Amino acid sequence: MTVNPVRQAATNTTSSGSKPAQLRALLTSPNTEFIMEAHDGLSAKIVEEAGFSGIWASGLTISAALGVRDNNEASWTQVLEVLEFMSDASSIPMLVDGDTGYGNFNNVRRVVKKLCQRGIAGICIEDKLFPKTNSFIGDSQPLADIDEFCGKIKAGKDSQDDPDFNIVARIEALISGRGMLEALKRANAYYEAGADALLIHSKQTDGEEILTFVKEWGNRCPVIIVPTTYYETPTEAWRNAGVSMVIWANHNLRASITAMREVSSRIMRDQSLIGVENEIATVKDIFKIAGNAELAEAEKLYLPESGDVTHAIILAASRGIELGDLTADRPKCMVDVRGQPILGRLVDTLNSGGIRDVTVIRGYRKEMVNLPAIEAINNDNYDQTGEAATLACAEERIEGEIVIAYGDTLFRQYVLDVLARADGDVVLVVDALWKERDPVPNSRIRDLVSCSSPFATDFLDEAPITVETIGPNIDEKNIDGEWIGLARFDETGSDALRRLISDMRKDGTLDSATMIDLFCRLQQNGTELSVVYITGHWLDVDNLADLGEAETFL
Ligand code: SPV
Ligand code: MG
Repeated sequence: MTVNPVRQAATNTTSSGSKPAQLRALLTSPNTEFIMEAHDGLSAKIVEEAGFSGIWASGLTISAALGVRDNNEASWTQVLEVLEFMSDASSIPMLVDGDTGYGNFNNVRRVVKKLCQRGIAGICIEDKLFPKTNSFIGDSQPLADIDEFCGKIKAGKDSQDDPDFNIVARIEALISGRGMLEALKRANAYYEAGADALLIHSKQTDGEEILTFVKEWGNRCPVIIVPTTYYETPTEAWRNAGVSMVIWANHNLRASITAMREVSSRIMRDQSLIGVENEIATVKDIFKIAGNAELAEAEKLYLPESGDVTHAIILAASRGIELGDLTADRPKCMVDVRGQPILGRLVDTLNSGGIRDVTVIRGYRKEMVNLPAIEAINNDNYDQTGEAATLACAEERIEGEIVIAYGDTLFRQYVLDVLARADGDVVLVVDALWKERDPVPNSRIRDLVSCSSPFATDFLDEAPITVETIGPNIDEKNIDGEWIGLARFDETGSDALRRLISDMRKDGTLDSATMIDLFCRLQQNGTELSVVYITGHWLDVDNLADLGEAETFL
């Protein structure tokens, strides 16, 4: 196709990456281009996702999607709202079906300004009367006076704030039975009035009159067609004729009507979702199309920091035999405390502290550890192995900033905040009031700690506190507290822990090791264990007495 040289030159001088410029480039390209119907933000995204380089914002389908007829029943500002969503949802140019321009030249001026403000690429106006009727209805519809319609085109061109905005004049002479001569006369008048392209409409079932028009018009400016009724004409015919652009005008809405009818009647009939679940897009797909991933990134950038830790690993593989019958069918982390499992409460606390990514390592009665907000990993060898081997099941997840916690531990929210703010590659939360929990040291297995300095109530000494010794066999006079089963590792700490796990797997000590063994070995390898003190406000559930305490704690 040879494009009109005057208009082509104009295009080149104003060309940019804006949406109007992109549509202009499509219209003036030597190829036949294809644009696809959309009627809302979602369908606009789907058109772009499919690879189309432009969108047809159809008046028929936008009206139908709003539940009204294609008779200007939706006001132009209601349509404008939809167009704004569509434009925001997509990065490809959109040609808007502007019906008859929603009134006279003055309405066209206003709508063109509004479309330019929204980065919309162009409008197509048709030479019929307001309020319009869809062109496929009835045999013949009254046409606009040629001069009046040319005034609309001129008014539109004179009001566009973007030099690349496109005004397409749609000729209804053929579809309303006025013949080829009338169509060509109008084409010429509209072109002279400044239209950037012509849309020639037809409801024949073959493309003959369209091909004749295109030939007679002789490519004086780009020609757009809408092969809704003459869809059987091979696309090659349009290419050979030099048609500038083909609009697939209503097929997404029609497809969605079929799909929605099928799925609604199936669910109505079956009273179940089983038959449709695998036939339809997933909820995850909705999140993907909606761009939720971008929001997650933006939250990291713009929300106040809740700490760098976003991932926790919870050890929850053991049964908790001391709880007797309560753990006959479930591990102790799933034992109910005032209407919610211990683990559920722990996960809630972590989530509230900004830790949304929670990995739980299950073992005993793993199927019972089935909370929705967790990612589960299994230690199927839980009855032959200890805590370190359980933790090692999540080895690949030990990276960056992480929190590690026992699944039977509950603590007040602030404990997590204190931990998140503490400095150190590995930070342990230590309860200075260990004696109040159990006045006789070492009377039960517990993770006692001696530190570089004892807990102090003043804030004068801000020297970092570190673990000197950790384990059950510390002289009473040296005990400064009890590790509560909650620790934070930064990137360096996580790397050291992963290396240690790998070494212990090689030297055969991993399977029987406890968390305390891991901490001791980390220390031996030169990793400093930092301490944040708390004074109570936590508990772990080892036996029935603890469970009673947990009820009170809450
Ligand atoms: C539309 O899609 O709304 C159109 C094309 O105007 S047609 O329905 O074929 O008239
Ligand atoms: Mg229309």
